Amino acid sequence: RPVLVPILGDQLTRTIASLRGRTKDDTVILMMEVWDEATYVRHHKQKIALIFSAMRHFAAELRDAGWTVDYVKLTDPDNAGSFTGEVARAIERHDPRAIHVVEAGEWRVQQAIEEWPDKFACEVEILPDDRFICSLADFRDWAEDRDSLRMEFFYREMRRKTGLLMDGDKPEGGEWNYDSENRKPPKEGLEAPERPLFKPDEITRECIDLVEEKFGDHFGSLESFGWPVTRDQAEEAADAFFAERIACFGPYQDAMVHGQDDLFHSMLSTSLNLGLLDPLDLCQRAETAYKDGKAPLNSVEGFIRQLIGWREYVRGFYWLHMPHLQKANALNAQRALPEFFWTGETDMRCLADCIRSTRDNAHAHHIQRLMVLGNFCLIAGISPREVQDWYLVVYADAYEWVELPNVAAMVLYADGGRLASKPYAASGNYINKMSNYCSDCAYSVSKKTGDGACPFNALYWHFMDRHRDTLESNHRIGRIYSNWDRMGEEKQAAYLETAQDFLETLEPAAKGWARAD
Ligand code: FAD
Ligand code: DLZ
Ligand code: SF4
Repeated sequence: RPVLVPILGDQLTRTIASLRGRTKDDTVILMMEVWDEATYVRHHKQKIALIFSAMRHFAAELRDAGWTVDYVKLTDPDNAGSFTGEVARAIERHDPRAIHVVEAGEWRVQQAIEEWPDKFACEVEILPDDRFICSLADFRDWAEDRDSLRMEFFYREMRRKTGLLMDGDKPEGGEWNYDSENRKPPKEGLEAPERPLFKPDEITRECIDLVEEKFGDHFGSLESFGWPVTRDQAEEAADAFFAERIACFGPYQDAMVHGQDDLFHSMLSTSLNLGLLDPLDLCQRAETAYKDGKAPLNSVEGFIRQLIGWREYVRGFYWLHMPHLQKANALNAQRALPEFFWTGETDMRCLADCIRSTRDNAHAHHIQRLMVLGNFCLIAGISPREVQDWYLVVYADAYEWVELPNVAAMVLYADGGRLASKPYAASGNYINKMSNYCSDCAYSVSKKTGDGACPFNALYWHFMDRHRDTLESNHRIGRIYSNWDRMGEEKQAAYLETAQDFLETLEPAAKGWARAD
């Protein structure tokens, strides 16, 4: 009797723990396209096509390498529609002596897997996902007894653990973090080399057709689909990043340019999250680029911090705070998500451009997600549940373990400040400094109140004013209130009225965009 090894859609790694040490003649690998996963939120069309195509390519590679793969397609007439239902059917087909599965990335799926030992007659072994650098147990130990968790201290531990950019027990160059060198506004005409786009092959085209047929009314466009769907393609995308873009990654990390969607970002998150690339390997390659004099320390340190710092940290944070993180709403934000988040129809040029990129590419880069889209949701007081659903739907790299901490905790401060030391609230001034959006916007960024004033300006003060009780004591933001107080009542009233008038124009999104009714 074989061992059944279910491999989930984001576990496409040849060295995954459940396959390591197994022999090909007594293992059946099970891969399942299931309706529940494709619809628990109504994912962007590119996200579903990407996952199905990457799964099908991975199954083909495993078969070529001599493994037995039982692949259940979405259109299989007997498809049970869920992981648990499909594992039950596979047990009937293969009569396994045991099931070996790697823990799920998402809490929702892990809950289901944890029921398998009671549900199924054979032995079920659930293995830790050791594709991350910090195990969940180690993260818990680190987080224990700390009231507030700060990424920076966690990151230093990860530097010591991996030895990346270490000079003995000191950080390379003398500093742990070179972010102060990484805030360059875009200069006129800033252009980045284009990233490789991978033309859909026959397998991908089949997946695209399937998505059009079954999920044609989901958000997003499939036209520009060019994501890497295999490990080889993902490596090619990484090669291009290390050869052409990493040197400028740091300085322009926070820059935004209208119509230039990728700039110097790596665009590797979809491949990393599917398991096609290894985060430690990418960090080592970045370190080599620095040592070979091909990229400056601030760029390489910045890139490594995103991976061994933020990426690992938000995963640990997620598992520490689930399931209550899903419901957190420390600022009691209740407003509905505006319809323009789905249509892109707004005169705010910054938001329109970020939403366009999101719709066309299933991607927006970090500062667009944080300081344009996220900042707007924060200061406009949009309900965390609605914002979380939106981010989970629209990005091809979105899995709840990484999306939720970023949205609920980093962007919306819904966790009350466990993750971020202050809310990332900003007025139009910040967006103007870091982008070229404002010069051609219907609103005036320099106008603070009244008709035609940039909505971010008044919303910023509306936010600060309505949360004064919570934020005034925060040492990183509290002193801003002296500016507010100095303005005097008339100016304050003008800000609050402008914000209120704007908020009343927001049309709530129709139901059904994110989740089926
Ligand atoms: P780069 O800028 O090249 O960064 C390199 C890598 O670092 C990324 O590929 C990613 O793996 C990692 N990284 C960078 N920032 C973060 C972060 N804050 N958290 C975790 N990993 C990080 N990333 C996702 O992978 N999935 C998500 O669903 C997701 N949702 C986000 C929601 C919000 C509100 C915000 C502010 C950020 C979110 N991020 C998410 C993080 C980040 O925006 C994306 O990882 C990044 O834009 C992916 O593009 P890239 O590969 O070019 O990243
Ligand atoms: C996101 C997704 C989608 C759309 N479809 C599938 C699928 O049909 N089969 C599958 O194995 N995985 C899919 N995924 C990714 C899973 O949701 C992901 O593996 C879980 O989030 C893991 O917790
Ligand atoms: Fe965005 Fe305001 Fe600038 Fe317009 S003026 S692009 S709304 S920040």
